[in-house]
Amino acid sequence: MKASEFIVDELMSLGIDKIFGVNGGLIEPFLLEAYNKNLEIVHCASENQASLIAQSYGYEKEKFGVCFCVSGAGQSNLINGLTTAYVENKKMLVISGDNASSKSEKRNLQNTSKFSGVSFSDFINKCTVYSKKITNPDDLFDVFNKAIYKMEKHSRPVHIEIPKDIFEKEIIKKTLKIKKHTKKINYKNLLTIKNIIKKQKTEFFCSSPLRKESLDILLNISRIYNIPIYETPTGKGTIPKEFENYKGCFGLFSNIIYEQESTKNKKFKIFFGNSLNEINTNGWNECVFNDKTILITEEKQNIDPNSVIFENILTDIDDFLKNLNEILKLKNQFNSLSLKNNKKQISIKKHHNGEQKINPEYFFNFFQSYKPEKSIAFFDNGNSMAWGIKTWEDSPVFYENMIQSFRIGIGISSMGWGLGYSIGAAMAHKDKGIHIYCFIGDGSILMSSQEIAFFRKYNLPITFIILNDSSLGMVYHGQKIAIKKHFAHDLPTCNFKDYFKSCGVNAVRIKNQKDLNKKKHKIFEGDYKVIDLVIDPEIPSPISDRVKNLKAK
Ligand SMILES: Cc1ncc(C[n+]2csc(CCOP(=O)(O)OP(=O)(O)O)c2C)c(N)n1
Ligand SMILES: [Mg+2]
Repeated sequence: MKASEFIVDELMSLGIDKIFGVNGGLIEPFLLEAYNKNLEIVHCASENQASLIAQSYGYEKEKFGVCFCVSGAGQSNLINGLTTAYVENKKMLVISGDNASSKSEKRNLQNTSKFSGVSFSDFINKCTVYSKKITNPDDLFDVFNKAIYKMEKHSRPVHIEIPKDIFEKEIIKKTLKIKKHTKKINYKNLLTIKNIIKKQKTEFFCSSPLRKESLDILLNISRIYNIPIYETPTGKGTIPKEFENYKGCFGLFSNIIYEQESTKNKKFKIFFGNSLNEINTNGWNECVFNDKTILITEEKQNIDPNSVIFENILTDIDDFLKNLNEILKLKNQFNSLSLKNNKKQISIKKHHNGEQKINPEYFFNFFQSYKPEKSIAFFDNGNSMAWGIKTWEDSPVFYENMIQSFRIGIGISSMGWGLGYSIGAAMAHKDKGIHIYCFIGDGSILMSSQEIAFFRKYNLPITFIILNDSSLGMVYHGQKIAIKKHFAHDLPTCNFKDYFKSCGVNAVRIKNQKDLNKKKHKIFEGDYKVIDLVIDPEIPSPISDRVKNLKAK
């Protein structure tokens, strides 16, 4: 069989149904094979967004993302998405097509040879856990096998580069055997946690999404032992708000002032999931980050060996909770779906009814009280994320296994992250009655908007809400707090309604309260794909703690 056929067959047998990227002569033999075999090619406007969409799609489907590109230009465009996948522990296979073997040392277009003066393999090596160029078609089987193995093991991206001619070469098919990975349970750790729980001297912090089964176990333990449970910003949208021991979201930008009592009570703080980073600990605030803190995490990179905390436990969280449930001898299985879904009454601050621009805090509260039950909201980097953490109060959305209705991307905190991730999620959950919202700044849209126009043909259940303040608002407000001078923050005043309409995307511009009241129904019926929300740029965003941390020497 041909090398390209082998790759397409293997991807399909691993459950991959879509591949994302930008076409070009060097990758075309691979795409032709995909096309012939009905592996859906989702061709995107840019490799960067393609890779973000791919990794998000793969994650939501509980598989892995597949992204394709040409060498040189395509690869260099991909670096932001590749580093995001690396830092965010997202699985992604990148296949790049290179110049034909006989021309690989020549001054080609999309040149990656020594004449380019750039070592592409070096920089791709740095942001993948495995990257290999195929020079002999007979190596393809082993390289593919190893790439998938490493990707699964580290939950990070891998890359295979294939010269154009090699896609067409005959190879001998072997059966792929991908090893499974299991993280061992350490019983000493389990006993420690069991004893702490039994003495009720603890509080739980959920800092990552959980599976339904694990959430049920955690809530059951919390209920039986009366253990308070918090979310942190990276785990927000995981705990049902109706749960009696739910205490709120603690972390940077959040509105929870961790009770003074808790600081003094010397309880253990058990974090499940993401690292004890700036955002999850509100700048390493010692009320949660101290020698009574325990981190239970799946990723080695989340562990900081120099930290003051009591214990780091590297394990599979699902297995750990299952075992914990057993040694605590808890039988009655709790079902989080049985919690009454009382839509929380959100207090909406008064807003003037006139012509003034909209107050973002008002808008976030207003939006939540009207939006449909089942939705997942992405908050891009910038003030959207800060407002989201402060104001968003949503219960988990149950779909497949993972549960989280609130998403932020703090990996490399790139502007435009939410755009690709929300498209990937919307594609993955297209027919499940879940609506996806993406809150994003005008600066971030100006960086990445082309993709929205590209994806209009898929008619996805997604709405982009652009916080349009004609400014890099987070920068502006940071400057306002920290140095009282302003520079390099202003953006051109854009009418995104006109812009997106010219691309065939249904958009609306909301300039004030009157507009909002008038268009409300169509907004929540999902008629508009883009809402150009003109906000008051002077309303301070809740970023003062972050600014304090930025000042640290
Ligand atoms: C790619 C990238 N460049 C720069 C930054 C630094 N940065 C963080 S927030 C921000 C402002 C974002 O502006 P906008 O998208 O308009 O959102 P706003 O804060 O105005 O709501 C900048 C420049 C970043 N996070 N990512
Ligand atoms: Mg802005």
